[in-house]
Amino acid sequence: MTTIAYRTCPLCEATCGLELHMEGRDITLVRGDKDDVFSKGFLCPKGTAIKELETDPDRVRVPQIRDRASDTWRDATWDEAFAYIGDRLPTILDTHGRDALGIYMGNPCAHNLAPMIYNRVMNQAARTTNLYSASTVDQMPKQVSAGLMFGTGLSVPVPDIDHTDYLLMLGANPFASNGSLMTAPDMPGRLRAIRARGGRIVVVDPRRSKTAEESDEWVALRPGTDAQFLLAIVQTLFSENLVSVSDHIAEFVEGIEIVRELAQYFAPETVAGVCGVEADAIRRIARELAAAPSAAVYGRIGTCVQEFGTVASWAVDVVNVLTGNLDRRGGAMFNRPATGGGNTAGAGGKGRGVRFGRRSSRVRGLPEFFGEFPVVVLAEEIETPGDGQIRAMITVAGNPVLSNPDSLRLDRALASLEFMVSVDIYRNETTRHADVILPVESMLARGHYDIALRSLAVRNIATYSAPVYDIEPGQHREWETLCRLAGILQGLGHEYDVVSTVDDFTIGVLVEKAAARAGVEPAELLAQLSANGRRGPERILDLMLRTGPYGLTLDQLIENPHGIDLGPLEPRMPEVLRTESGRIELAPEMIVNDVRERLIPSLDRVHNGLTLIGRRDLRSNNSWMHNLRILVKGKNRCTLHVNSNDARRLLLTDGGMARVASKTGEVEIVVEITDSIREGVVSIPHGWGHDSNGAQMAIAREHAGVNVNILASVNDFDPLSGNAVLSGIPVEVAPL
Ligand SMILES: Nc1nc2c(c(=O)[nH]1)N[C@H]1C(S)=C(S)[C@@H](COP(=O)(O)OP(=O)(O)OC[C@H]3O[C@@H](n4cnc5c(=O)[nH]c(N)nc54)[C@H](O)[C@@H]3O)O[C@H]1N2
Ligand SMILES: Nc1nc2c(c(=O)[nH]1)N[C@H]1C(S)=C(S)[C@@H](COP(=O)(O)OP(=O)(O)OC[C@H]3O[C@@H](n4cnc5c(=O)[nH]c(N)nc54)[C@H](O)[C@@H]3O)O[C@H]1N2
Ligand code: SF4
Ligand SMILES: [Mo]
Repeated sequence: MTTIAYRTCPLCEATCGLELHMEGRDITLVRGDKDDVFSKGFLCPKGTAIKELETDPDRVRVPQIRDRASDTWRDATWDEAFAYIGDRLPTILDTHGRDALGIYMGNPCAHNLAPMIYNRVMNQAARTTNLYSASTVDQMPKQVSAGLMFGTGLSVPVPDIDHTDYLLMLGANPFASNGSLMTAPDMPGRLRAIRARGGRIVVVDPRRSKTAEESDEWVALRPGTDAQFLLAIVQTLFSENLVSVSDHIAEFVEGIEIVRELAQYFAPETVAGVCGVEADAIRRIARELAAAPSAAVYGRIGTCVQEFGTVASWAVDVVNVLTGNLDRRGGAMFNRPATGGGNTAGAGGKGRGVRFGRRSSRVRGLPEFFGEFPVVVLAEEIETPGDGQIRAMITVAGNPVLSNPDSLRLDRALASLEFMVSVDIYRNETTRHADVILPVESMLARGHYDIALRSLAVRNIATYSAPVYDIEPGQHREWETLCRLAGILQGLGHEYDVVSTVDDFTIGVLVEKAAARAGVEPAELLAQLSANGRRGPERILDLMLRTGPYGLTLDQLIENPHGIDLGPLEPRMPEVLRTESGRIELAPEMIVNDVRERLIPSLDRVHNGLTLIGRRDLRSNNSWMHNLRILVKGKNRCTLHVNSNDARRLLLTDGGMARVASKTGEVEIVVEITDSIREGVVSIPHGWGHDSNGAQMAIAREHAGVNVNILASVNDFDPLSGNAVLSGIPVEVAPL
């Protein structure tokens, strides 16, 4: 008998509703849920691939223990695996101190309720300062700039794309990625709707991406020069008297005069040569932004994984403020998430702001950002002897060997660890170094709510997916695994019963705080949450919903499997602010100094050699979905894109092989000649390079590709956020 289940797709930030047809535990069909209040039936090929992902024979289903001497793996029971960890990990920490443990949290953690809630619990139990995540190969610059300007690391304005008349998009390709730091299903449909209603889209990208093709204008900027380009727009706005901050925020904006003074250095004629964009085009775009009834500037990964990531991310919102588009319909707005927290909790309008660098990394002295160190220091922290050296690692849903810079070095560093645990669904390039791999339950056996992504959505939406079935005997829920690791790190032992100890303690602390804020009895609140024996992530989610701005309950969400629409984005200024001053800090000191010390001097140099950038493909998901035949079949997608003029000059042939060398490393890759990339720029997608010994991903191995991050250096990072530079890497290319 076929039953139907509704789930939010956990694979990318778009949060599409899926309709799953089930025969018992088997998925027979995946469709878009046309009743989903947000996605209305949209889905992409990755969503359909969930069926294959669930049954992939290469997935790790039971705990694996590696015998180091023979480098072979064997199945273990859960008790055995935790006993082994409980035996090894505390000994290492007792001998060498808490910082001897490093923890790396990967991207899927942001799409999964269990790590969203319990990673922090585990990290606190670990009492190590060596915390790392994919954030510093991704959006950390935006979190830093938004934190400094608006007060929290999640105070990120999102473009109100459903209402905007003009979208200026830099370093993003939502036709492939389906959007990032801008959650909305059916990006293609929403973007096309802007043009259909007479609006305009301008895409700034060294590549003529699919998104650029579907826009009104492609600006073929030179990589890594978005900050200069945006400041030239700012300069034009000032010099042509086009600055018009909206009335409702004007009284809260601090630092306009400083921005005006900085912008003087960035006249369009001055930056044109650096950016490779005509001065007239920059001026025209500035005028268009100012004249549009509403407009939003949006920057994504291309603007972050570069030398001036934080300044570029800041400049995006500076233009939004100066054109009167921050916090207005059709502009860049703040979401109000149903789970509260961050910029919805507390009194509002003022807060503690953000502080960085409360600690420095041991070897190179780089500051922490939001409690974590940049991944560019991870390898050296493992390699360099002395007090505080990392000797053991836990990875949760991460594949840093493919996703972090100078991968070969990191690969060697991980191999040198005394002990490593990976909570993961595959034995891949990273987890093959583990001593123990702890798999997770089926995706359908867990509840799902996108705590992070819903707070970056272009509408206020709340959707919970209840488990479709219970875990199978022999499976272990991911949240329970994280609690059990926390228990071991806390010294509570490795037995299963630490799960409830850790979970009860966690909810106790949260309830205490929430009850104090709401002026209710903690015991009463706890009793409501724990009705029906609810525990784990669901109990905590229920607390967040009840104390969130709409006062929802988890039961309400369960009754509405297609989601609850809480309406379009609404202006939230000044209540959304959490800066110490209670103002929009348009000219934070850190950023102003960086503009003066690095960005202005950068105007004197133009890199004339080739530079390497990345790209994404609709059928890939970072490094981990290449083992699904349905997604990798067809043409090779891990190729070097080269402009035809460059190809002629370099004697490269289409389909031939090239050697690409940077100061850090070199790779050999198939050439694809295309005029969809500007001259002087070449592109390789990340997440490939599946030829490591010891990995268990047979299909990925057949389509191995090369690991572009062999070419990225740990010495190139944005100093304001610690974020790695993964785009705009100087390279030399020669035929092989
Ligand atoms: N050159 C270059 N490098 C890049 C980028 C780029 O644009 N260019 N992009 C960067 C970005 S934006 C990101 S986010 C990072 C990603 O970097 P990472 O997060 O380090 O890598 P992923 O490829 O996302 O690996 C995800 C891992 O999670 C596992 N996994 C999947 N589902 C689950 C689950 O439910 N539970 C658990 N426990 N594990 C699971 C997978 O098997 C895989 O091992 O890469 C970055 N690296
Ligand atoms: N299909 C698919 N979807 C994904 C992912 C995936 O791997 N596959 N990953 C997910 C993740 S983790 C993230 S963070 C998001 C990212 O989502 P997006 O930011 O939309 O990422 P990309 O599709 O890589 O688009 C980045 C664009 O920036 C351009 N670019 C590179 N360097 C520069 C530069 O210096 N300046 C400018 N202006 N442009 C530049 C590239 O040519 C590319 O077209 O996607 C998410 N969605
Ligand atoms: S766009 Fe993203 S959320 Fe939607 S089906 Fe594809 S992978 Fe899933
Ligand atoms: Mo990402």
